[in-house]
Amino acid sequence: MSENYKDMWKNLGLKLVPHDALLEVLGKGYEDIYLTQNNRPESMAYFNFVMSEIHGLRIKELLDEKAAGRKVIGSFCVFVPEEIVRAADATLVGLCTGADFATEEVDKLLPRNTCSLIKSAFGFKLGKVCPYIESADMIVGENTCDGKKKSYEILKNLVPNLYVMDLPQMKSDEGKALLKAEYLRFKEAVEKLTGISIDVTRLKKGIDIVNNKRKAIHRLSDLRKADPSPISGLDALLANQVYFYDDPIRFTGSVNKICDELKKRIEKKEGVFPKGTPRILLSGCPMAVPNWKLPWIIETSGAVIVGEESCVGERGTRNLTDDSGNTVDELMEAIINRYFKVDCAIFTPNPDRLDHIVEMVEKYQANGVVHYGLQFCQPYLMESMPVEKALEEKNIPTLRIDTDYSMEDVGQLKTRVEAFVELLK
Ligand code: BJ8
Repeated sequence: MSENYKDMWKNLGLKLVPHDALLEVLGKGYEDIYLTQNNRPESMAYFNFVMSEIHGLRIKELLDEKAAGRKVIGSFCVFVPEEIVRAADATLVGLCTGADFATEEVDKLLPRNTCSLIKSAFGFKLGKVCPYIESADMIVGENTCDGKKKSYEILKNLVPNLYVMDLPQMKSDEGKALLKAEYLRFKEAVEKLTGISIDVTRLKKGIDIVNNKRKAIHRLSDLRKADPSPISGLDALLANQVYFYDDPIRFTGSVNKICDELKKRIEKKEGVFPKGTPRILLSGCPMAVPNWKLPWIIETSGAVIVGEESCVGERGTRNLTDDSGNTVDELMEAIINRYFKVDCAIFTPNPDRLDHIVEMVEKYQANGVVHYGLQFCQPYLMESMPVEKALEEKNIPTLRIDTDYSMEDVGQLKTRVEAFVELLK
């Protein structure tokens, strides 16, 4: 990344020395994991560019938008409705949560048995190395798991602009009423932040932009049904990760371009791995940039990942928002209906997620499931037990992995994954 951004980062209050070190590690990791892949689609070059500029050009674009009077809203969860943000000409960005940083400082604020994702969010803030959180005019924290909701009480002391969104824990009428009340309150907060009153035209436009982004990802997922798969799981994951950072309209165009190329590859029976390579569905906690450890282990152990049952994946992107309403109330209702279907493990009970995993195994013709739980993540680790049982009953081989962001267990994980892949052959 070029020297030109140094002043920008300094003005944002980033600490340049650790930030440089972070970018170096990120760049090296990307090179080792992504650029060493064989038979990559040519149009993935766009994502190479995005990754090389993820703290550079993209941040400059956000700052230019801010200079033009637009607002930036940061989020940690797929429950923050992007449609409402776009309707107010604001931009929603995911905040950095995919790597360990400033761990000693984090340990002074959070218990050791906190999941890596939450610790990472704090590490990037405390270490002053996330330009997204420093650019945000509003940071939305959501009451999902206990770890997140309690940590926001602490985060509130570290940032001036935290907005906490309450979320239901049950898929009941009362739960839906809570989601509705919270989305209406969020709409008001966004209107106040931006000074824009969200009308039908604006909301329809917001829905359209976000639906188009989802449609492009659906198209990409659909192409992964082919054997041989025309794209690696690592590259598809990258598209799902960049979904949270990139300009949505440009992202939609770029993913559709990749899909055009993948379609041609399928016609020519070209794949990243040979036909008959064991196919794996990855299920569990979200994987934010640069959390590529487990997919990298899987795809260097003789298997290909064909789908992600994850918030950075199909749990987050499936289901479009119905745009047929003619009033703000009707469109808001459609937004609430769409998000109420998200089957995060914080819901109890959560049978829809089990059904979705089985549905995905069938849809993408997966030979087995790797369930990924972050250490200390009660919701997903607890749920991995019934997931495994339900899959076993259907004779679908399952491997439960629980890990963190460190690289210490790579050797051990590789041995387990290789044994699992052998079983699938
Ligand atoms: S909708 S999955 S993005 S909450 S890994 S912090 S659950 S202890 S991330 Fe999530 Fe929204 Fe749900 Fe999706 Fe807690 Fe678990 Fe940590 Fe987690």
